[in-house]
Amino acid sequence: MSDSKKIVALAQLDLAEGLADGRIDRRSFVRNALALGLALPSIAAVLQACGGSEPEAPAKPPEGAAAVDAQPAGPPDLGEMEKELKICNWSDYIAEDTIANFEKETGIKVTYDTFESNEELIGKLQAGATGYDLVCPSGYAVQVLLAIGLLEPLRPKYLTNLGNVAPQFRKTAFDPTDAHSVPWQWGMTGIAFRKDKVKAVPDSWAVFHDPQYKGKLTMMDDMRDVIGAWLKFRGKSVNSVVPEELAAAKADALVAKALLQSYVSAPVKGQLVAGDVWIAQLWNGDTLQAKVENDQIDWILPKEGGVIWCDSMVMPKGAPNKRAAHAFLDYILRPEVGAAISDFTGYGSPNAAATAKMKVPVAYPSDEQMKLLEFQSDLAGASAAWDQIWTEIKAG
Ligand code: SPD
Repeated sequence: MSDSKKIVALAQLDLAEGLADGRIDRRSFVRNALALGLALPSIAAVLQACGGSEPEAPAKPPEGAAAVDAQPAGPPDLGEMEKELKICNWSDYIAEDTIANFEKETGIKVTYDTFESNEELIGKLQAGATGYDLVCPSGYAVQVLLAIGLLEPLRPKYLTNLGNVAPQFRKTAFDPTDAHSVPWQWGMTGIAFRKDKVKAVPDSWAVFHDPQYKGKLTMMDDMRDVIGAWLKFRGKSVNSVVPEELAAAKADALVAKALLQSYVSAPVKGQLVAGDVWIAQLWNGDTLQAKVENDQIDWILPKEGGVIWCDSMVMPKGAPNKRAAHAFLDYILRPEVGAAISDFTGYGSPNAAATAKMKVPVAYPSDEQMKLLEFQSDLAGASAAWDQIWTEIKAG
């Protein structure tokens, strides 16, 4: 069997297991199975084996937009304002007083948890019963959550400040009708480094192959970012599903792994500040947060390119405090609140009115810079193959 056939077979197997253990609903199973080229009789057989009868009609082709359109609109009126709100966001991703100010103004008590990667968040939501009213996935993870039916539609009538969002962050590829998400922050994944420790300013992902920095290097604990970086290194897409390209990325990742201190995401900031780590794969805004504590820290986008992303607030299926969730979204869409968040995080604001109020606005990349950057998208049927490669890299 060729490598590509093996990957498809693996993905089909993961889909079938997902259906059997409840991770994947029947509609998503059918959509993804069709995308993987599985014939209808085989799909019907798997559905039957998992307790179903026949495939639901695949009403739409497997694009993100179709999945959005398939979502029910939900009741327009959300009733009384609740007294509680439960949010799960990336760490270090909100101004220190945003939650306290919101609680003081509204009387709503907020529980605020954090996560460190999209895969961790998706896993939490798939496990069920989180009680979260708002979570903040990156664009591709919004697509994943939509495809597996884990998001509630938003009610625009409660979002009076939505007009503040800049045009390029509305009707995005991951939420083409703006039905499910409110953009939070945008940023880029590149390389943070200590100017006073390195021999020369790094300009390539190749720096993670340089033996002189053995033990002083880290990459993020994030499958999409690590494999994506090595794909970029070879001039490929961060969303590649081509077996030969993924095999090359795995080989490059394993060469780097022998030199890495660890895979670590946001917590590497402290190690950069202390000088235990000299070169780290990291996001631009978190790097700026570290630079506040040590001005020897800087950030570059490698010459081969990197990832640009926009994280957005979405409402998980069954969110218990929907009205309060909308109140929070409308609150953060205020220009001064949005500006305070981005001034703290060091990331760009997707809110044009907020950007105008920032102390040091982060400019959106020029067309020239955009040629080096790429948005991640849902890997759909190939996600099992990526998971497998990541497991092998971590174990290798
Ligand atoms: N400290 C907050 C960092 C948010 C990063 N989110 C985007 C990750 C894209 N892979």
